[in-house]
Amino acid sequence: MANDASAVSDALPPHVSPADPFTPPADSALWRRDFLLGAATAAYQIEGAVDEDGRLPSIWDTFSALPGKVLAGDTGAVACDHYHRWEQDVDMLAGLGLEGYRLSIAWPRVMDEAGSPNRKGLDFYRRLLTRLKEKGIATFVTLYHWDLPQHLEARGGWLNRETAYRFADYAGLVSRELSGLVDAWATLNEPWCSAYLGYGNGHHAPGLADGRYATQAMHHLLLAHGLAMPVLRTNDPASRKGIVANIGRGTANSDSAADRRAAHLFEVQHNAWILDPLLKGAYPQDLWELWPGTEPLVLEGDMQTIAAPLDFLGINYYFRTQVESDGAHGFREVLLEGVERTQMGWEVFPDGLRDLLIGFRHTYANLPPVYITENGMASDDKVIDGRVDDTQRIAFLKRHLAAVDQAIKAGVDIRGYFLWSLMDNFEWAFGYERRFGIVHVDYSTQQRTIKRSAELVAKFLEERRTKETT
Ligand code: IFM
Repeated sequence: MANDASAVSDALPPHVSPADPFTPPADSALWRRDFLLGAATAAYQIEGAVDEDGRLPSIWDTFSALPGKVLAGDTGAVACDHYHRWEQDVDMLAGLGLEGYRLSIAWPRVMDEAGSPNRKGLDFYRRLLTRLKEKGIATFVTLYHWDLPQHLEARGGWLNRETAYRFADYAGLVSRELSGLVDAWATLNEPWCSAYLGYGNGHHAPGLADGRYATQAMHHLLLAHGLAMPVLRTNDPASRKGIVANIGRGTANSDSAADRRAAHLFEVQHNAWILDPLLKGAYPQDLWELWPGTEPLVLEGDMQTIAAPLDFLGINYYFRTQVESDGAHGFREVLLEGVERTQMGWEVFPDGLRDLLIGFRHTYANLPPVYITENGMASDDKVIDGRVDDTQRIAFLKRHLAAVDQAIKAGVDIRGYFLWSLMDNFEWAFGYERRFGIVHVDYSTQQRTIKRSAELVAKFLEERRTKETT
């Protein structure tokens, strides 16, 4: 039997116990009914239908069509076909008892080049959000999860300050149209990835590679966020507003001052680059030591705009990186051997999440309530006899949720956790090979299969609901 623990134990690495139940211990904060447990996705990764109903091309349509940019030449053209299967997908979410759903809106689907609304695109999101609300599922909507309209990229994309103002217009349109259907708006998802991977090393769309581009793109992204915040507040006063940042744990390879400095710089580059402007109103000076001569052009008033108060901060966490000094003013990665890794090659390191969260509480006096807006792992999951036994993911989730609980007990105000991802999807430069879902997707048939991890999460949520009513 596929789910028989003894049948799989030989195949497992020693740190993964098949007997490990997912259910958190009785004293875990996760039992609190007001701790939201949900799942997340993003438009380009699941929707498909890239040229339907007036959707315009995005930078990811362009980038993924270029040879060699995405593994196996995959694109988001069809993805999980969610645009056509959204009703079934919402039923699946509800069937699992998930309490929150984090999705993103595709800018090129809802606004034309002149800035006018695309009614068909807006109607899609209105129907989706209305159904989620009917099912009692909290709606967390991200406005920008990397799919910049291509026509804006043609005018310089995030290197052009004007894009920040266009983003505020887009935020205005969508929040006017969908006001009342959204519990929490996030302006941007992971500006680090948009700026660094998109403009700094070229691994993501639009594929440019220049350190000065990365810092200027980041500045315009953060400015876009800051300009959008008051617009969202005016149009949809009852909802919460925030931003989502991916964070990275960097640990020193030795106790030497140089290696400890390297680990510090790693975290400056991954975390403080974004969080300092948002929460302190200034870029970290150490960044310019790491990347000399890359200071962006900042106009008067920009930093105040960027540091507008947040109702929440979304945190996405996946792994840690061991680093050492590069002998100059930077760091380089040291690949640790004998540690548990995921299909992405990322190290499984739950303590990193706990330590970063506790660290932020001390660094930022004004740290707003936190949602873990993404956490999860990729594994090469297969459907066997109609079932998917994703044992490594079950242990991963359990351990990361325990880390969240520890951070809560240490005083961090964490309100919820979204699994990445609801279903397998288009994993950017890695295409469809890497499977992050708690639901398996067969891309040849679009068949969804609930993985064992999802069953256990559902079981826990059911237990939590029963407990409350008894
Ligand atoms: O799939 C991505 C997501 O779009 C953004 N955060 C990280 C995930 C896994 O790489």
